[in-house]
Amino acid sequence: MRTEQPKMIYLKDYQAPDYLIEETHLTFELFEDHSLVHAQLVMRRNPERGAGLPPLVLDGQQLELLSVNLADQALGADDYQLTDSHLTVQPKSASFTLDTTVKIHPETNTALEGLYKSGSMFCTQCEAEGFRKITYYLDRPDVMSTFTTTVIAEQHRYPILLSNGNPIASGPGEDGRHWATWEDPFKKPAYLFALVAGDLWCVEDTFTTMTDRVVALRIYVEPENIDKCQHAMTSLKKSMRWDEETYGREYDLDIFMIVAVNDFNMGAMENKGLNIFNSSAVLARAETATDAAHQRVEAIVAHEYFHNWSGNRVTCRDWFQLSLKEGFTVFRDSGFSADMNSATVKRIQDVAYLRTHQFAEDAGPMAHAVRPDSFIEISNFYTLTVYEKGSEVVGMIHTLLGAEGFRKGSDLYFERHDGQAVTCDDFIKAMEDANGADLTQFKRWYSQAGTPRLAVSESYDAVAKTYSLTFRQSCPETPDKAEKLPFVIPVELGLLDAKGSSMALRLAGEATAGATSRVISVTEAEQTFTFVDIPEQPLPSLLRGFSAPVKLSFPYNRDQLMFLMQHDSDGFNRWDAGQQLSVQVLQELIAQHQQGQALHMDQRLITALRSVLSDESLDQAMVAEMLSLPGEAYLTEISEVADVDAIHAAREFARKQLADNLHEALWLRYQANRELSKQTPYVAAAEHFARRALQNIALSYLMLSGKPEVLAATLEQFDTSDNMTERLTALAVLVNSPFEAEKAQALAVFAENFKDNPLVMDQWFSVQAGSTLPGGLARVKALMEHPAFNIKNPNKVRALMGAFAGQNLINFHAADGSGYRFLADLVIELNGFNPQIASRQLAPLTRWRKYDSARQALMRAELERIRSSGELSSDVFEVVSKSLA
Ligand code: B3K
Ligand code: ZN
Repeated sequence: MRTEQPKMIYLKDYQAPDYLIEETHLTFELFEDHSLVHAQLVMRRNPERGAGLPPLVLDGQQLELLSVNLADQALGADDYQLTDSHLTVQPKSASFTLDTTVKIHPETNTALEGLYKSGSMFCTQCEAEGFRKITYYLDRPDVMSTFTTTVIAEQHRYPILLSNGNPIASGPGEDGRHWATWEDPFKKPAYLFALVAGDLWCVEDTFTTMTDRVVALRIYVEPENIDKCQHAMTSLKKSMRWDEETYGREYDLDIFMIVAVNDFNMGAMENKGLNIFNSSAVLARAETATDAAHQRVEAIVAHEYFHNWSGNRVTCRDWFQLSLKEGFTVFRDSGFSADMNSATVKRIQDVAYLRTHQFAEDAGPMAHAVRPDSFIEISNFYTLTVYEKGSEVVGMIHTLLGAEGFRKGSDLYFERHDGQAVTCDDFIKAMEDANGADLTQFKRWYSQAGTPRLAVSESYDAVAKTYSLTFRQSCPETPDKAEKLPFVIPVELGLLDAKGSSMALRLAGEATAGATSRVISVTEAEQTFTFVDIPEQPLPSLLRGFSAPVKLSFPYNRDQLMFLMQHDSDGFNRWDAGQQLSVQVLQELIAQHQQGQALHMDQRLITALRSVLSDESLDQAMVAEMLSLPGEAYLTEISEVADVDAIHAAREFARKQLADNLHEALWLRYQANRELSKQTPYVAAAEHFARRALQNIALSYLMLSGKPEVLAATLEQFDTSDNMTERLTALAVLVNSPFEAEKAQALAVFAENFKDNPLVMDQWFSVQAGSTLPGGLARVKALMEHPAFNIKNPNKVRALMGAFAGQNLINFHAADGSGYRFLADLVIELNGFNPQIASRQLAPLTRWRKYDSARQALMRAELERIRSSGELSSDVFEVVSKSLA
């Protein structure tokens, strides 16, 4: 909690540190009612900062200073300055040691930042600025040091004592205590520090690296979870191999550890050699985790592992550069997931997520560039823009340079900057130098916020046989900037003839025709590309694979979209054509609803989806994706003024129309797939995910008919399936159905079976929080009283309140403002003990400008109520004040 008005920090004010820390030696004495941290820092003046010995200003918060020694001299209270955020001492020479001892209280640390307790174990979370809650330090990523860490704790309660690097010594201590010392030889910033102490079991394995070094792999969990680690271990080994093969990156220490904890503010953390994970991102087995959870575990294990190079060996100079490690690492983990599963489906899911959530962020009050220029609280900048848009930006570099050129660039980047703390510019420079490329204009993607629009028009000259596409780009104003300069927008495209075949592409001025799919770079505000030798009017397939994070518009009619759905050689664009068709049809229904008309749906959507559903040659996961109508959140994002009720009514009407008209085809596919599921033991692999995805979306449509045989099938699936994917879908289908008795029964049975598994109970909360039937808020409030709910546990808050406000739009946006009031009360409460979670939960209210004036007024009023509710954390303060600006 702050004591002064939070301050804005600017990238332009960056200065290198005055002092450097060569070595960090830490000793932790862990007790039940406090802990002691002894730190010995071997320091020197930073030669880059010139002569003289300025005061040494160390970061430190919520620390009780017990002693401080400078160059072996004990300092008295007059020899240093202490505030609630800094300790300042005056060095007398250019090299010296600083010893401090502080007392801290992990046992009452509810913010889950720094050293804290999750259940009975001690753990840490230091990124971004949590290390300053552990000891006085230069807590900034450009100060890199080696670490040795000794942990001393009661043997019986904490048999396992872990920190970064390799274990070098351990032994018994006094009074039933014991100790262990870890040494991390790789210089790292403090944000990568980690410590764990607990009664943990581990699953062990080994990995032999590309140079034949054997690395010990360990996943530590609480004993009851020891049977849920295999999937994460398999994912880890796949990630290690993939990073060798795809990026030439080898693991560097002798041991790699993952620890699962229940109380964690986000997914996981890439601490050097000792990743700490939210248990939801580690634990997975068929009976308790869905297919989506299995895929999430695989992706997060990979993401954190990949950080060992993109983040740890080469780290960020300052927090404005966060996307340097996050955007790149998301790009890396997406490539991995694409290779492990279906690449097209992975791309579809990533793009649907980006368009729904990142585009909304980019259009709201918290919009910022991939490399922001300023922030108040860095924790607020672990955003979809920094992560997902950052990954898209790296992906565009990959598209522009080609796979080989990109690899040359990444090799040079890792080699040139190993052991350094660098900037996004350094990354670009390596890409340029390795390829002789000029990315000067491209770099605007890092500095300009907002989602660019790209309007495309065509003209065909039948006599000259030329076809021209004209691109006009623009970027809306964002809070940081009104005027935007043109971006470099790589557009992958193809042209289809009347039979749906791809045409050879030759731009005017080129000697010969090249491939049938190619990338052109739009670099100007308006630019025309003319293709020659085009014998007939073509249909363009634009932005294939979503080659740039823009909003592209082309005046397709519905028949053309249906044609692309069937014929486009690019799988992503086939799906996207279906989405565009659905959006057109849904927007028409929305307009009918707003005008008080009876709803009539364009039957072409049914025809199109019928042919998708009956095409057995299509990847079933693709079929499932194509059957999913654009979500209400996406329809909100693309509306000028979002009409919550009309969007919900239109989408539900369309779902019912599809369900009625495709009933037989859905039923056939459901039964065939369910039969296969019964015959096949659960396997966490792409083709099985695909089969269950289609089976489950089919069931959710089928239940809209309310037919007794569908209810019977749902109950059968709920009662007898051997895996959580099928069971949870059946539960969700029941929860959203009118069958009250069956619903109540299923919820009770499920809760009884899984009451001891917090992750499964999270699913149970989410399914109910997401039910769009009337009375949503009352259900959520009742669930907060359930014994399995705990507001101090971030997973529970996300599962219940996060699902309600983020996914149950019709209930959250109730016209009386009750949903807004509820969320504001929650944020005010969370602000008092966990500012990061408070600020995250606030996001739905920041979108207030999207809604009608009555809702706008209600949402604003709640934001104002939060603003004046008392002392705000810098996290909540920043989001609220920017939202109201
Ligand atoms: N680097 C961490 C995120 C830390 C968030 C701190 N508020 C996880 C990740 O992106 O891999
Ligand atoms: Zn990351």
